[in-house]
Amino acid sequence: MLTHIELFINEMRELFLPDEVYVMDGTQEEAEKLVSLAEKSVVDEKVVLKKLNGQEYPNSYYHRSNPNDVARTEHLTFVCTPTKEEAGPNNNWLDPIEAKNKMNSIFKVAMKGRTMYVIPFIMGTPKSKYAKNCVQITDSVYVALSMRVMSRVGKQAIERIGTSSGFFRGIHSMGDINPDRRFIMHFPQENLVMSFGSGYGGNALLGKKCYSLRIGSYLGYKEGWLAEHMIIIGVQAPNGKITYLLGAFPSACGKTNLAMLEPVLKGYKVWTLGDDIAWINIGEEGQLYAINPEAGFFGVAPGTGIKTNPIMMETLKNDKFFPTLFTNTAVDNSNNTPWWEGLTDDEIPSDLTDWQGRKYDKNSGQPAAHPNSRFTVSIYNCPTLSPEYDNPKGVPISGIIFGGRRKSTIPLVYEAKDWNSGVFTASIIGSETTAAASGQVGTVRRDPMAMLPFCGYNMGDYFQHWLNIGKKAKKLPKIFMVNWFRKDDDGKFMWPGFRDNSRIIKWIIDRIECKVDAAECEIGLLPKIDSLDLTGLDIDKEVLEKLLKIDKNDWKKEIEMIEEFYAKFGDKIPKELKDYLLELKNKVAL
Ligand code: GTP
Ligand code: SPV
Ligand code: MN
Repeated sequence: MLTHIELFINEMRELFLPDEVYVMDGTQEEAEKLVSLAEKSVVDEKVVLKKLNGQEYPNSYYHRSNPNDVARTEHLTFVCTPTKEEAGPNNNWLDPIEAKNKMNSIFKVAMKGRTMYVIPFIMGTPKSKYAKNCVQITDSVYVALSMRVMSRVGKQAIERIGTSSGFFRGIHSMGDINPDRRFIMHFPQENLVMSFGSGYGGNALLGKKCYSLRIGSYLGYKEGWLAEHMIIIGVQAPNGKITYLLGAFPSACGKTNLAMLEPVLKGYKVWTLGDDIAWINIGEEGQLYAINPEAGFFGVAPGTGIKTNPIMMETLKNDKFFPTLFTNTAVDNSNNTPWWEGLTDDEIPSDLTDWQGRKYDKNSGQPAAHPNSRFTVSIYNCPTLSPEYDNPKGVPISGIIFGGRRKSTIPLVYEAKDWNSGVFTASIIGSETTAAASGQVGTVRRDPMAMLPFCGYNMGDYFQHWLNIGKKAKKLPKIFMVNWFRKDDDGKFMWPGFRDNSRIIKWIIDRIECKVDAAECEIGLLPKIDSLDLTGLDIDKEVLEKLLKIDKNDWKKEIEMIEEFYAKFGDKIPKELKDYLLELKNKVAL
């Protein structure tokens, strides 16, 4: 009798007709073999991987993707539930039968002349009851190697699946990398994703956004847990006590940086558990416990440097895990190292190749690295990796921080009064769009819980699910909102951000421990300026006051946008949330 994995492989072989089939075992020898193959393979007229300077960046390889394929493509991403209403206005929808027919016809014979890689992997630490079994098919060796970094690939996944049929199936082919034939189709009811025509991050590494968030959020809805676009950190205070926090920010809005924060405040230390995705269950004593289903970082390169994120720089230079990949950065030809804007403060190196493989002209007005260029590196390379990272139970959560990227309106930090008002606060998040997704950058859109592009079902039902978790859990975390990105009239960031964000984290922990008072305002609880630890920071009191200011006119405009967003969901928006909005509207109108 064939196992369900074998049956799946046979079915895929018949569909794609590859020249070869290769099942990954997850060993380092295998990774070395695949890398040397990638160094010799030409795909899309480019060598797939080039070795970088191993002295400066151990185990590191450089990859350039097609210029039409440099970010997630939300307009080509679909959630194919039996009815349109289940997917909700937050998702593009296609009838599942129609979608599958369409995909099966473009998948046909698509791997002729190629190798079909079979990637058995686990999301989550193998011993955890919260971990999930998965198999991805791909014809990209770059994707196969990336999956090795980002998840637990290999025999242990096959063993964990055994003879069962209950594993996630992810089917991916690069096709001809044509945006007109690019689709990322999700079938939540069937634990299935089909992706064609892109090799980029969230479109192609199907364990990440596709499974761990879109399918994951649907599973969480059905099974009573949450799959969220969140970091997990443990903040150690000078007395040694560690407080575990979650943080949700839209794409390219500071998660990775906060996950690796090196506090400026003496005696504080941040332990890293995850930088992008958290699965949250109600655990012992009714408290929320979180695990990171991933095993690596797929991080934004620009802006990452020794001053802003020294821990990430150390992670990238660590030689523990093979390999580390750099995608669409520039290359400094003087020493064959990756380069991006913000890596070095000093002069731009004189001999750079830009992300499209051209000699870089400093006067072009264009960046040398693509704004969404990224590194793919193992979490085990991280020097601040928490000893609890592999704890099968996860870590107990005391606070959740939400955030967005906003020039105005949203103060540096505030606290929600309780769980339900916190759910409301998260449901009204707006954020300026970034280069992490294709399309216009810098326009404000609603991005509730930083999950707009990742919630695999109707967001109205999702809000209700959040409220229900609050009713079921006995010990709920406090909820906060932050905005590191407020700008002054000259367009400069008013808050130094990065390592100085530890000052805000300290206030958050002080609030969790009921050590400081807060001031009530229209939207929640604000810090009193004298309760912020500003030791060693040169900032005017006036600037701080502005950073914490609620401008009623700004909020009137904000509420109009929120009303418009809520209206799209009709009766699906829980009454509690509508009541909070009305209450806020009345307060702001005064
Ligand atoms: P995804 O991987 O797309 O989900 O992004 P992310 O949320 O992990 O964002 P990341 O930490 O990679 O930051 C994105 C960009 O924001 C980078 O260019 C950072 O340098 C910049 N950034 C992060 N934190 C701060 C901050 O506190 N202040 C300012 N001004 N910029 C920041
Ligand atoms: C994001 O866009 O939020 C990312 C990168 O973390 S991707 O894997 O492309 O989704
Ligand atoms: Mn992300």
